[in-house]
Amino acid sequence: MEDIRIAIVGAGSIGQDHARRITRVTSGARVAALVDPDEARAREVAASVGADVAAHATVEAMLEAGEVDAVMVCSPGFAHKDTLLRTIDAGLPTFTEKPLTPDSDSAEAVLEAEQRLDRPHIQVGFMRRFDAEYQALRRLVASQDAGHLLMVHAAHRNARPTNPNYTQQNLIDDSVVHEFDVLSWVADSPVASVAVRTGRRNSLSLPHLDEPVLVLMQLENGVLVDVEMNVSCQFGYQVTTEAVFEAGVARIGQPAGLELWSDGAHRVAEHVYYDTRFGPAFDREVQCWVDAVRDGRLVDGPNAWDGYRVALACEAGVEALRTGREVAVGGQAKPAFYGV
Ligand code: ISE
Repeated sequence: MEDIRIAIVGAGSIGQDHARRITRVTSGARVAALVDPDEARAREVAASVGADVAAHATVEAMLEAGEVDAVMVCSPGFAHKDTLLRTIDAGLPTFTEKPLTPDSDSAEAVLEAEQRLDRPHIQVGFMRRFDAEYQALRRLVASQDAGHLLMVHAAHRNARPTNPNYTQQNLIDDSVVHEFDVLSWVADSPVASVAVRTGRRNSLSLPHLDEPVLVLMQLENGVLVDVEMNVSCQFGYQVTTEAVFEAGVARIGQPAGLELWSDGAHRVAEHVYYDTRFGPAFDREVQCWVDAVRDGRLVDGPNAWDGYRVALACEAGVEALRTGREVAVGGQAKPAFYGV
């Protein structure tokens, strides 16, 4: 079977990273087109990937050229809805970076359109589900080997905000967005409510940010999850999770690798950015999606329904951040189209 031809929409850093991954790391697919409203950038990135890679300024032009089998959406979140509605219309399997869309109304529009197809076509890039340690924790929860899961203590620490335009709301909808997805997947239960507390401010944070914050979520099965969301920890990129069971405690995300005893100190290397901490997870995520497109399953990982649930949790989280109140997560009942 020939490699499937992929169009990457959005030639920014994550688009370029996925282009590199498709070209050099994963197998079964090749980048056939790059789309970016900045056509010069699209051309430049396309040329860096390969001489035969097309460049387009719009999704419509790319679809019209008819040269692709699947699409990866790597543009900013606000542009996702329009692109997804077009790829759904064209019946193309589509991987979209997180978020599915920035709000639940636009996510509902995507769900409604997707349900006109014969089966789900959209996979959402919550890469943590492909991290070996989160997968092991999910298996432990499901096995009940340590009894039922009771509580989760998580910390999500970035050395600095990932971009200078990072806002207070982004603490929830750009960062805790990952915990909303992966921890409810680990615990196999959707987020039911969210509360956020702000305490002593880190003076090293950007002037417009008031953080770290503590996010408390309750899952529908009763499990309580607390997340320290901290985007100015200075020392590195650290995502840790401690899960408390009826008869045991499990930890993932601890620093691993080379340990050095020297000069009266003991050192273990820590990640500095998400691209190394979750590098293998990104690779697995994209390989699983490519395999699913090739064998007709189309999706192997979080789907548009999961993206919608996370959009609802983010909305509740942003309201909780603004009001200081605990906010319930609402939303539609799950359509049969998305499975049980
Ligand atoms: C960024 O957008 C990500 O997705 C990273 O995984 C997360 O750690 C960071 O806080 C976000 O800004």
